[in-house]
This record gives sequence, structure tokens and C-alpha cells, in this order.
Amino acid sequence: NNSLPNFLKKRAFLTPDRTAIYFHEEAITFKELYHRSFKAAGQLQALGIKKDDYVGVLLKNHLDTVIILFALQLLSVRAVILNNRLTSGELVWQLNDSKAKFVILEPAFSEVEMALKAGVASLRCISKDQMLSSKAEDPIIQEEVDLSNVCTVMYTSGTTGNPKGVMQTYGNHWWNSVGSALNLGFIERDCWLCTVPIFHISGFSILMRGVIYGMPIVLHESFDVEKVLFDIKNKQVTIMSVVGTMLSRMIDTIKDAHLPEQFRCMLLGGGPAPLPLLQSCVEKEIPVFQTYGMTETASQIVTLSPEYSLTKLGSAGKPLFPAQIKIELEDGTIASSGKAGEIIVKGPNVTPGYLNRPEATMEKLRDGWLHTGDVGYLDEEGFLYVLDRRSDLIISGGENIYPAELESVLSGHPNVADVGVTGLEDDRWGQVPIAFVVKKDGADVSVEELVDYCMSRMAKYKIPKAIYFIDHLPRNAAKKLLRRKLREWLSEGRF
Ligand code: S0N
Ligand code: AMP
Ligand code: MG
Ligand code: MG
Ligand code: MG
Repeated sequence: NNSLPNFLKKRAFLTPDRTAIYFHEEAITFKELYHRSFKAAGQLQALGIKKDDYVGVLLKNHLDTVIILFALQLLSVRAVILNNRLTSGELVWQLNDSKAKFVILEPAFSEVEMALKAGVASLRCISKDQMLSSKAEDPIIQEEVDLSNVCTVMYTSGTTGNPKGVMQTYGNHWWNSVGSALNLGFIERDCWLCTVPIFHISGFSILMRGVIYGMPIVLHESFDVEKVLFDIKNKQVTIMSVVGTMLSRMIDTIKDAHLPEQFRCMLLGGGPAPLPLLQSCVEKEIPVFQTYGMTETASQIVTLSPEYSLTKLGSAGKPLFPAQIKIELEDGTIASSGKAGEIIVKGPNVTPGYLNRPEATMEKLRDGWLHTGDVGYLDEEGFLYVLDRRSDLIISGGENIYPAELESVLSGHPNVADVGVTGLEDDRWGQVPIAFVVKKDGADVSVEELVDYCMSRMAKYKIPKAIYFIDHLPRNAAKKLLRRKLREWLSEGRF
């Protein structure tokens, strides 16, 4: 038996009157969240959405989004949660790939609606406002959730080629929440601030923890330091999830002041944590928990608690109770401590694979071990250190950029002969993408033209921050681009 009672329904039964969500001036209880999600489920059903369908969700951080996401869970409909920053072309690709028949969107995104309709055959676009004011049926509520059933799909890009939909099951979310609580602890007065996007697992996992623990969440539409500091104090926030860019902005603002006493955990993830940032958190007594996790592990899988923040500075910590981690060498053997290799992880929070992609799934998941592509080592005590060795992934402010994707877009320009992309360290974003372009013989093209060309094809955060024209790219005998070489050029200050 691999079922549990429907999460939200159970929570509304156990602690109906506790606050579930604070959003702007509103506060709603679990009972109200359930009633509003129940009604939305009836509205979605009346529109023709039913159990096991894949439904695109293109919504901002908002109370309505929480209601809609839980309504989909009540019906056991799979939510394909879309990154709001993507261009319509990128969204069309993901909707086609997931074979979604419906997409629920923010009325503010009406310009993309046209593009989505044009790009995805027989797609029904449902405006959030219309849906929430439409007539409801009696919804067929799924009283039990099968833990192996897919709850959500989130797209993440690969080293090569196109993004893949990561399937996250109810069991993945359940075990992630449990693992997190066993690690961070859960206390009666806990209250989690969510300013990270719900369309990422960093944000979505907070919603799941809220319902599973019976804990209130303060939900913000976007990240605003003043508002964050105000709410930490006034809503008695105890935990918050951040990426490095957010934490540096907070530190710049709070200066020598202290965070309130009740604030007990700054969960820092989504990318490498710069040592100077960790050091200033130690000085300012900000209780940082460094964490390593990804879309494929339904958020955190390795976490370092502040008691080790001095002795193990820079480590991402130990695997959570339900999870295991090993370092695999290139010959497939397991590394001893101190030796660097690929980080492989296993646990009930790890995805069963990529949607409609059995081959990619087999390649990344072997004997239950997910091959993350990240490089790291374990020290003698089992603490993980993630090394900054990946030249195929750039993380800017917690958003991933795959050089191969940018290279393939830029090489589509008629005057571009060859292109190589790499990441440059950046104080504001952690890393930013930089492109090296070889023009076609006798052809000309300006930086501005290339930026415009990218702009219409991909999300703004992916646009190169600099483009350098060169005569030829560093390639090995097999013509493989040596991206590491580009990185060296930048760090040597050659450009
Ligand atoms: C850093 C954020 C907040 C920046 O957004 P901001 O300041 O609101 O920007 P906008 O007002 O929207 O736009 C202003 C200009 O900035 C550009 N821009 C925005 N974001 C970026 C970016 N990331 N990189 C580069 N440029 C960016 C806009 O394009 C705009 O440009 P102009 O002015 O030219 O129009 C925002 O980016 C943000 O929210 N980042 C966080 C995303 C995130 O959550 N990532 C994590 C993903 N990973 C996971 O979910 C797995 C790990 C995980 O689960 C986790 C992560 C963290 C903490 C805990 C966990 C956990 O395990 O639980
Ligand atoms: P995503 O699935 O988009 O959230 O990206 C997850 C990726 O972010 C991981 O595979 C790592 O490459 C990177 N990452 C996450 N946490 C850390 C960390 N603590 N240190 C270094 N890299 C990290
Ligand atoms: Mg990823
Ligand atoms: Mg903003
Ligand atoms: Mg990311």
C-alpha cells in the first residue's frame, strides 16, 4: 500500500483554524484554503479538466495560484508548472513536449496567450480570472493520493539539447517535506516566508511543507528586501528560503542590524554559495543553512546546519535522513573520501524520471541513483563539498542557463559561423553568461543585433552580458568546444 490521504483535505480536517497563508493583507486558514481549492476544483472540472491530465500552469506568486495548485491535487491532475520568465517560444516548446491540453494563465500574460494558441495544437487557454468566476460542478475529489503518482512537472535544461520535464510524484514531495523537517526540525511557532518563485521547486516545496506540517506561509509576489524585513518582524517569520543573490541584497540592507530573535533558519540554495557571503553571515549571526538540491530531488537533499558553519565553511552538509549520496569516478567506481567525482544521489524524494523521455531517464537514473552531473567530494566525516567545476551550467540569480542552448540559438544567426558560451563570476548574480562569436567570412554583425536576436528567442536572464568577437574558438581534435578554456581566458582578464 503506497497511498496517503489527500494532503490538503487531511490538513484541513486536522487543524482547520490554523493560518495557512498570509498574502498581502489577507490571511486564510487551512479550512478556507480547502474550501476555496474545492470550489476551484469544481470549476476546473466543469471546464473539462480531469484526473491524470497534464495541465500547464503559468501563474505568478499569488494566493490564487496556491488555491489552483491544490485544486489540481484534489482532482489528481498533473500540473506542468511553467517559469514566468520564459519567452512564448520557450513556453510553446514545453507545452508541446508535455502534451498539455490546457494551460491556466495569468490575465496579465494575454500577449503570450496568442502565441501559445498558435504554437500548441488544440491547446485550451484558461484565464485565471475567468476560471475563478466560472460555474462549478461537484468535483470528484481524490480522497487518497498514490505516492507514486505524478503531482507536478517542472522543466530543467540538459547539458545538451532541449529542456526535460522532471516528474515529481506525491511521494517525492512527501519525503522531501519529511526529510526537511527531520533536518531543520519543526516547531509550533514556525512560519516560512516564500519569496522564491512557486514555479521553481524552491517555492513549491514550501507550499507542500506548509500543508504537511500545518505551518503558516507568508507568500510574497516577488522579492523585495524592505518587504521581506518588514514581514520577518511583523509576521514572526522563523524560516526563509533564498538564493545567494537575495541573501547578498538582504545583507546590504540590514548592515549591522540583527534579524529578530525568532528567525531561526535562512535556507540558502539554488547554486554555489560564495565564501565571502557565508563569512559575512557568520559575522552578522544570520543562521544560514547551506543546502544542495535540485528540481530532480524535489528541493533540498543535502544540508549544513549553522553549528558547522565555521568548521565546515563552504560545505553543503550531509544528506537528509531519507537520502543517500556517493561520489562516482569516471570508471564507475565509488570514490573514497577527499576524492572528487560526480555526485550521485538516491532517496524517495528523487524523481522517477523525465516526462516522455525513457532514454534520458535511463541515462541519468541507474539502479536508483541519480547522476547529477555536479562535481564534488565527501570529507572523512561525510560532508559534501560541491566543486565549481561544471562548465556546462551557468547559474544566474538562481536561474539556470545552459551554454549549449545559448550557443544553438546564436549559431542560428545567418552571419554567425561559430559560438562558444561560458559563465563569468558576477557580484550581483553569482554568474552571468558571456558569448564568444566567430563571424562568417565576409559577413558582419553587431553585438546589438545579436542581443536583439537572442531577446526574441529566450528569457532575459539568459541573454549574454557581453559578446566578444574572435577569430576561432578553442576546440580539441574531435572539434569539441573547450568551454573551460573560454573560462580561463575570462579569468586571465584577456577580454
Ligand atoms: C534573484 C531574483 C529575486 C531577482 O529578481 P528581481 O530582482 O525580482 O528581478 P525582476 O524585478 O523580476 O527583474 C529585474 C531585472 O533583473 C533581471 N533578472 C531577474 N532575475 C534574474 C536572474 N536570475 N538572472 C539575471 N537577470 C535576472 C530581469 O530580467 C530584469 O531585467 P531588466 O531590468 O533588464 O528588464 C529572481 O531571479 C529569483 O527569484 N531568483 C530565484 C530563483 C530560484 O528560486 N531558484 C532556485 C531554483 N532551484 C531550485 O528550486 C532547487 C533548489 C531548492 O529547492 C532551494 C533553493 C533555494 C533555497 C532553498 C531550496 C530548497 O532546497 O528548499
Ligand atoms: P535546478 O534543478 O534548476 O534547481 O538546479 C540545480 C543545480 O544547482 C544543481 O544540479 C547544482 O548544479 C546547483 N546547485 C544547487 N545547490 C548547490 C550548492 N549548494 N552548491 C553548488 N551548486 C548547487
Ligand atoms: Mg537542473
Ligand atoms: Mg522586482
Ligand atoms: Mg535553477
